[in-house]
Amino acid sequence: MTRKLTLAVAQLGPIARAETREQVVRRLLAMLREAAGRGATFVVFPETALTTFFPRWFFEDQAEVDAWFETEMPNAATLPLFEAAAELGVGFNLGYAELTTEDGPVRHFNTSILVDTKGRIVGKYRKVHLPGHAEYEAYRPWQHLEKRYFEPGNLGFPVYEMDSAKVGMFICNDRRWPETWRVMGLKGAEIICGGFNTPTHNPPVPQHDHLTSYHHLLSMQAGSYQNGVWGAAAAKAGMEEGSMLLGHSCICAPTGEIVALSSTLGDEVITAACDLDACRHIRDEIFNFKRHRQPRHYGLISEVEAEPLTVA
Ligand code: CDT
Repeated sequence: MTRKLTLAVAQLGPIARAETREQVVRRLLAMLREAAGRGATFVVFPETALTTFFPRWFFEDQAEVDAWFETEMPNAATLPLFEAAAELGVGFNLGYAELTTEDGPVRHFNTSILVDTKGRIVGKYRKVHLPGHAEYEAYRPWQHLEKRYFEPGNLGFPVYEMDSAKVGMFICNDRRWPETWRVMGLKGAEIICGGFNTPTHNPPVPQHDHLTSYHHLLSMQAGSYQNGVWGAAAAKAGMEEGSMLLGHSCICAPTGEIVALSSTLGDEVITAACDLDACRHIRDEIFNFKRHRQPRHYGLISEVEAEPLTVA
């Protein structure tokens, strides 16, 4: 008896700075409906999917920063997505900038949620690995100020049971870190998914620009294989406000094979029929954590400030 699920990744083309949440949600809705029409029951949307990728600009006025954030979810602009999820029986993963006062002071996170096939929020993740910088850097053609506008996530890497699949989330830069995948792999995840905004030019290391897609796919394929999970990544792609963003949204099998790959830089839905039990072929054998892991040798990985290694 197999557990099959049609998984969709809904890539967004560029979002203009002036585009409203309502306009973007209409694009997301069209893709949710297209995915449902292809039999999908779960759709992965990009990181900060409701607005343009605003950390490319330096803002000094906090009110201007806060305008990019959502203070509640769902809200008036996003409610139609939740209603459509329930109507169509399609869950989704959505990234957005979150402003919260739940613990008292105002806090800002780069967040994603899991919404089930009944349109209910069943999980939340806040981005742990924030790339970029915190101060204006004049040499860059655009900024990458995630370290200025967000604080690192405080929820760890949770895995949720959703519509009988075990689902965990990453957000963009997280997908490059093996620890992201392994923590969720250890928790039994079967799908690890998330969105990304990856500029194809990285000003501090321009000599790697031609490897942007390679490094993205390498991370997705390795993470999926080494943890025996289905990996799914949704791009915000194309020329957005002068910054070219990588496409190549993908779905990877637990074997590490790419089973679906986007071929445009616009709004595009890709799908794959995923057998959740295929995770076991990897997890019962080559990466059987119980039988083969040797955690007593891995301590350095979780030390707070690992020193540069010296050769013994
Ligand atoms: N959004 C995001 O995390 N983007 C980063 C860009 C890294 S270069 C500053 C990424 O890892 O794709």
